[in-house]
Parts: sequence; C-alpha cells; structure tokens
Amino acid sequence: MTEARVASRTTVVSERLFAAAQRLLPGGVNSPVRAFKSVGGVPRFMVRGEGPYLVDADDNRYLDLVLSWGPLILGHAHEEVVTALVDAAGQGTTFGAPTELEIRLAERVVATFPSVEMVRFVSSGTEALMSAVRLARAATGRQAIVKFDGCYHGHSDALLAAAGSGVATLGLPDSPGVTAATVADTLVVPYNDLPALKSLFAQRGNELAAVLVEPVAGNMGVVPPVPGFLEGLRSLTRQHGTLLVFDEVMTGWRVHPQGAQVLYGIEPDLTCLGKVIGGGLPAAAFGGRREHMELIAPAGPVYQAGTLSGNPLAMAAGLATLEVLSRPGMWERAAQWAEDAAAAVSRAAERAGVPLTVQVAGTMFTPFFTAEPVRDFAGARRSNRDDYARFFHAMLEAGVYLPPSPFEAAFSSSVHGDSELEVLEAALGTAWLR
Ligand code: KE4
Repeated sequence: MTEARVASRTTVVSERLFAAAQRLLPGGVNSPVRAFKSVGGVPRFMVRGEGPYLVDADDNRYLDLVLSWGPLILGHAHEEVVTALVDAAGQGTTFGAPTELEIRLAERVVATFPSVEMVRFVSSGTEALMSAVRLARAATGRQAIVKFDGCYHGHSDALLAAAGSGVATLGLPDSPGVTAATVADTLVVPYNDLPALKSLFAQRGNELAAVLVEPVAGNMGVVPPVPGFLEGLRSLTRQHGTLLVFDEVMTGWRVHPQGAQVLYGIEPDLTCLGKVIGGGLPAAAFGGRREHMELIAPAGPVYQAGTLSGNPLAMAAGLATLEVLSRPGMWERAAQWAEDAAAAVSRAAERAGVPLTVQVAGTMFTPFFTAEPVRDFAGARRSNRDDYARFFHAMLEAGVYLPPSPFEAAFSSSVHGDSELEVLEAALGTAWLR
C-alpha cells in the first residue's frame, strides 16, 4: 500500500454512491449492518477484493478483517475458487434440477460434521434456521423453542424475538411486523446461563421442541461458552426429548475445521451451516440424523423448498473453498493470524492504557472495550460502544477494515500473513484512541 493512497484517503465517490443508493435501497444497503449505523460515517462502497485486501470506490485499500462477515476464509478472489466458478458458469448458472455437485458437497459436509448424516442445501442462514425450527417442531410434535439473548439466527419471524425483562421470558417481537403470536412460542434465556435453562426445563421441558444456540456466539461479538454450558444443554435436551440445534452458520469451519461440535465434543441433533460453505456465494444448509432429515419433503411431509437451493455455482465455490482449506496447515494459518492479531490489539490497548478484552475463537475475534471478560449480551452491552466507534474509524483511516459494529466478529483468512500483521501493527500504532 503506497503512502500516497493512505494520505489521500477520501470518500468522495462512496459519499456520492451512498446518496444515490439511499434513494433506491432502504438505508442505501441490502443488509443493515453494512450501513455503518453503529459506528457512524459513510459506508465504503467496495469495487474489488484482492486476497486479504479490499479496494473501495475512492481507490482506498484496506486490510479486510470482515471478509464478508465470515465466508471468505481463503480471502478474496482465491485463484482456485475463481477458476471453479468460471468453469461452472460456462456450463450454465442454474438448472432447477439435481446435479452431482450437490452430492459432492453433501459428502464433504457429512464427512466433516459427525452429527450430520443427511443435509438439505438452502440459500441463506436464515432459511437454514427457519427450516430447522420447522423440522424440530414436526419431529417432536411440540411448539415452543428456546433461543439465547444476543444470539442471532437470521431474520425469520419466530427467531426475531428479544429477551423480555426477567430471566427466562416469553419472547417479545424484536421488530415491527413480527406479531406477538409468532414469538409467543419463542423463549429467550441469557447466554451461558445454565441455571436459567435448568429452571425453564423444570417448568416446561416436555413442551420444548428445540433449543437453538450459537455454540460460540458471534453476533454479540465473540463470546465462547463457559465450561459446562454446552454439555448442560446437551443433557437437558436429551433428558426432555428436545432437539439441540447448533447454529454453526458462523462457527462452522471458523472456530475449528469441523465446527464447534468437534471442538467441544458435543453432538447436536441438527446443525445449521452457512457462510464458508458457499465460498462467498449464496449457500447454507441444515442437517442431522437420517431419522429427522427424512421427514423433509419430498422424502417426508415437512415442506421446504428453494428455487436456487444447491445452486451449481455456489456448490462449485463451496467445494473449491473446502478443498483448499482442507490442505495441511491452511486452517491453522488463519487461526494463528487471528491469535496474533488479537494479541497485537491487546498489547496496543495496554500501551495506551485503554481497558480492552479481546475474545478469540479459532479464526474469529472481537475487541470489547471493557476490562471484564464478556460472558453474555448484558456483558457485551456494558462495553464502551463509543470507544469502539472511535477505534473503528481510526483503524479505517489507517487502512484496516474492522466490522462496523461492536457486536460482530472480526475474521482472518489463510492469506492473512506476516505483512498483514505489520499493516495491523502500524495502524494500531497510529490509530489508537487518544
Ligand atoms: P444469513 O441469512 O445472513 O445468511 O445468515 C443468518 C445467520 C444465522 N446464524 C448466524 C450465527 C449468523 O451469524 C447469521 C448471519 N450473520 C450476520 C452477521 N454476523 C450476517 C451479516 C448481515 O446480516 O449482513
């Protein structure tokens, strides 16, 4: 990166594009977190990615620690992924008919996640979780589901439930348009609070169809499970005939090459996957044991469908990504970089005397502006969001693109290397909070 480009870091074109976009797209974006509302300022309109870097419409170059919110574990435009995509596109982009590519990616998923015997591909994490809830309700004949405060499972109505006051509470609509009736069967419990879950099971265990959990939370920032939390979920759900659903849309291939379920040795009943699985194209999946998955249409009565489910381009990009990622040392390189980056941020905060806790899980990490470890959403909310916003902009100015929200995960890739660590260290040196 040339000094000149850092010095002339303007946002003239992004500002013009943002103004135009806001006239046609709500908030100027197609997903809210991209609009910089949590940190303020002008979202950068990107024109290309190059390995670990992004280039915006004003020709500013950034070290990318968002990587499209997780999918790009090989960085941008990886040669083998692009080649696979070009080859697949040359055969046609979609057939609305089965292809061998879906079998091959399903084989890889089944070989990677011990709890998965069968899988259904969909086009987004939201669809995967929505379908898993429907399946769990059909499989158990029960209605109520449990989620944890601060965990995000996509924007299907039943899962847009916010925690009410008190501990285990009936979900409250977390958005206009979500009716009280839709979330009446959604119970919300604080993350990492096993006693609260135990008392909920004591009261209503035989009504619960499913417990949904991000086995390592990423949507309140990175918050790992406390020892015994996941084990407790597994024994409580097993004891009451409730299905345990691991939302590994983010943690799959990110906290461990085989997800949180292998990292922590817990076998969920259903697993939802996304992000990395499509190598940057729209793909996600839900899977589990045959006894449950064969309830899904057309094998069984539980309806689920999608025009572009198992899309050949997404399958090709996913297969190429997972093939490269499976080579010795690839994943470890990304995990080591995340560890080194987290340590660099901690050292810089210490030098500046700024209270900061960096929480890392595999290839993802979050700097929380608080001295205390963060164990749940209340803890995440006690971190200093203004400090995060200032830090975000200082780093952006210095050429490092962090998530534009304090409650998200930053990500590394297999192509983040020593020179990228130097870019990060240099930015931390010049960009720290004054
Ligand atoms: P999508 O529908 O966005 O593909 O996946 C929803 C989803 C489900 N489960 C988990 C654990 C997730 O992290 C997500 C999506 N994550 C967000 C941000 N962390 C995607 C970014 C966005 O919403 O634009």
